[in-house]
Amino acid sequence: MFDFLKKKFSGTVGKVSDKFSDEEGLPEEPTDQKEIESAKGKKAEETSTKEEKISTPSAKTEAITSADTPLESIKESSESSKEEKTSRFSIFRRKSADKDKFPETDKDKSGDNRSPEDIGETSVESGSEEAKSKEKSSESEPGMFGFATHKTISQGDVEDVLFELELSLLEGDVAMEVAEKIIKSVETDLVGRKIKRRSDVAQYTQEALKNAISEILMVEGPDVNVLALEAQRTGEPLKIMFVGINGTGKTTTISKLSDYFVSKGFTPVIAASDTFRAGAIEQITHHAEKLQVKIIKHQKGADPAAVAYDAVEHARAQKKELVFIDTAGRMQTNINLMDEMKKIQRVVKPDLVIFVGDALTGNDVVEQATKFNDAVGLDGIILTKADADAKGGAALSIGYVVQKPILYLGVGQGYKDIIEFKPDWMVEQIFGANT
Ligand SMILES: Nc1nc2c(ncn2[C@@H]2O[C@H](COP(=O)(O)OP(=O)(O)OP(=O)(O)O)[C@@H](O)[C@H]2O)c(=O)[nH]1
Ligand SMILES: [Mg+2]
Repeated sequence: MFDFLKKKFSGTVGKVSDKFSDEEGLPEEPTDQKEIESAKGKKAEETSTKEEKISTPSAKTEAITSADTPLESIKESSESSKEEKTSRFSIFRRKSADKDKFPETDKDKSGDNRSPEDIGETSVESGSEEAKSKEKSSESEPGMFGFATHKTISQGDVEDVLFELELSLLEGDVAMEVAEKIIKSVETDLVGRKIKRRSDVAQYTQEALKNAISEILMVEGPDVNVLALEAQRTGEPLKIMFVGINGTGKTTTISKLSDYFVSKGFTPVIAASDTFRAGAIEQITHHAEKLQVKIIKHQKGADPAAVAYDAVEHARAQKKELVFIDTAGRMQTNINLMDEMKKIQRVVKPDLVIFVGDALTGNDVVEQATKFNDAVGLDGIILTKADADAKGGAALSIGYVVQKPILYLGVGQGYKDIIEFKPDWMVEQIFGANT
C-alpha cells in the first residue's frame, strides 16, 4: 500500500550511507569487545533519550539494500535550514553530543581532565565557528587518544539526496508543505551528528526519516470506539455525518462501519440523507437490508435535514447508539449543495463530521478536505481506495494539512475492507523490515 514511500525512504537511507562508504578511518562495525560493550551502552542511552523505538543497526542496514540510483541533481545551499538547527531537535542534539564524550575510564587513565569542548571535540554551536566545523565535516576528526575516529555529517553530505527525496515525494502526491517539513526535519536531525562507524549513517538517517513521518502523522482527534461506548452508557446517540465529493465512497463506508459496529454489539441507524442523486436511496437501502440495519428514508428530493432529524429521533426512542448520516456527494464549489450540508449540520448538530476522500486523487483530496473543513469543520477523515493507491501521498499529507486525523482507511469494496488508521501502523508499513 505504501510501497512508493517505502522505496523512496529506503533509497534515501542508502544514498546518504553511500556518501560515507568510501571514507577511510571509519570502522564498519565495532571491532573489539570493549567497543562493542561501549556501543551497547550508548545505544541504550540513546534509546532512552527518544520516545521513538529504534530497531538495531543491522536491521537498518538491511533496509538500505533497495537503494535506487541517485539522480544528478544538486540544490543550492539554503540559508534557512541553518536557522532550523537550533529548533526542536536541540535537546536531542545536546544528548547526542553528550554521548560522544570519551569514556570516563580513559580520561582517568591519562590524567587529562579536559572536557571535549576544551579540546574542540564538540563543535561550537554558534556563528562562523559552526559554519567552519560543518564545512570540514567530511574530514576525519581524530579522537583524543587516537582510537576514536569520527566524522560529522554536514549539510553538503545530505542536501542533494534530500533535494532528490523532496522531488520524489512531490511526485508521490505528497503535499508541498509536508514534503518541505520532512526534508527540513531530516536535515536538522542529521546535520551535525557525529558518526563513528559507517553503519551509524544508515541508522541515523532512518531514525531521522521516522521521526519526521511520525511527527507529520501525529494529529490529535476523536476515538469513535470510545465515543460509541459513551453513547451506550449515556443513552444519547452518537451522530456522525459523512461528507465528501461524488463517488468517494461515503455510502460504502457507512455500510462498512455499520457492519463493524454491529459486530461489536452496537445498533446503528442509517439516515438516507442523500435525497439528491438518482438511485442513492435504493443503494443505501440495499446495504442496510443486507446488513439488517435500520434505515430512515424519505422520498427522493425530500429535505435531507428532515431525514437526518427523523433518524436521530428514532435512535433516541429505540435506544440505538449510533446514527450514520449519508449525504449527497457535492463539489466544494457547489454553493447550494454546500449550504444544504450546513443545514443538516444546524438541524441535527452531529457529534462528528467525517470527510470521506478518495486516496487515488492525491493532492486533490487534500484540497477538498481543506474546503470542507472551512465550510463545516471536520472532526476526522476517512481515506478510501487505499487498496488501489500505490503512492500513499494523500495518506501522508491530508491529516497534517487539515490538522484532522485519518480515522479509517478503506481498503476494498467489501464490508470488511476497512481498517482503523494508526500513525504507528503507517510508520511500520513504511519502515518495517517485513512489510
Ligand atoms: N477499491 C475500493 N473501492 C471503493 C472503496 N470504497 C468505495 N469504493 C467504491 O467506490 C465506488 C463509489 O462508492 P460510493 O460509496 O457509492 O461513493 P459515494 O461517496 O457514496 O458516492 P456518491 O453518493 O455519488 O457521492 C463504489 O464502486 C465503491 O464500491 C475502497 O475502499 N476501495
Ligand atoms: Mg453515496
